[in-house]
Amino acid sequence: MLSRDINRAGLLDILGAAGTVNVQDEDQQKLDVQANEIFIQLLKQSPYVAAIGTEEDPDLIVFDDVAHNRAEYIVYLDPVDGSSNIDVNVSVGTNFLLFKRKSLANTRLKKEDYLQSGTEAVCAGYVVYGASTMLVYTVGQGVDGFTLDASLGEFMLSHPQMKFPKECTIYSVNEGNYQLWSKEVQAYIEEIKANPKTTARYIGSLVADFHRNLLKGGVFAYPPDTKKPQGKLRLLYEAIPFALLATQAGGAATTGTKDILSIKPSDIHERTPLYIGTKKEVQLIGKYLSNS
Ligand code: FBP
Repeated sequence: MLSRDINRAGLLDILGAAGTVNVQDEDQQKLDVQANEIFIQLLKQSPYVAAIGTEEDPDLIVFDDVAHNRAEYIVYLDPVDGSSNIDVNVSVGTNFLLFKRKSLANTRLKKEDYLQSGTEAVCAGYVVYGASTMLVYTVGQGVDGFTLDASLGEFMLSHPQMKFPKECTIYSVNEGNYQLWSKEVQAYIEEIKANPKTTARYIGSLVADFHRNLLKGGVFAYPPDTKKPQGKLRLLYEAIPFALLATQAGGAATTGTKDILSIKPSDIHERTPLYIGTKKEVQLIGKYLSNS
């Protein structure tokens, strides 16, 4: 449904701001609100979904009615990742992450159920709404990519067992924040840039930057800075889903000092610095920050 609407966005009333702000104090785009509604309504119809956490809702949405008394899964969602690109027809996406609850079904959900670390996740993925619409996901057996054939309404396997190329040819970072970074982060980015084999590409949609770097071999970074000392990206519906995919595809993901998958979130909207992509380039930041 989202792919169809995004393809015709200019003809529908889904462009522009919705006039509301979300819990992150960000202006919500009309498509953010519409996508959030679509996913909540459809996932609610599944007897397996116990709760949903989304970027657009301050609290966990818990389904504790009879229809969900066997529900075991907690779903985290970024309904539209890359919202700033919606109006300019640049690729956006949907990110998702699934945990299986630890407490018994049909009992009150506990923190241990919905605040789990990435190592405990059972599924992660994204949909990128680009020139074609692709679904890329992992359930812990590698990463597979599917392309939507809208005429069939089916996602067909087009990219089996995706793996990061060994060599890093691309770096993706918003250099507009350069002055706000620590000396160590500036030195790290300078070392990456000094490699004659790398070139800069930054779309400003994590999903699209990650997807390109997965296919071509690259590293994406959203470092902490003086304005966002915790980093900008959210653990549960941005960093962890991509970290699980990256790890399953032979890459890596770190905060700079810790493996993203090892972090136990303390809040559903917790933020984190993120360095993700080809292993060697991701691990390099560790060298710079260990000296600091
Ligand atoms: P949302 O659009 O879901 O809020 O996601 C955040 C995001 O757009 C990422 O997709 C992207 O990597 C980053 O923010 C871009 O941030 P900036 O505009 O500061 O470079």
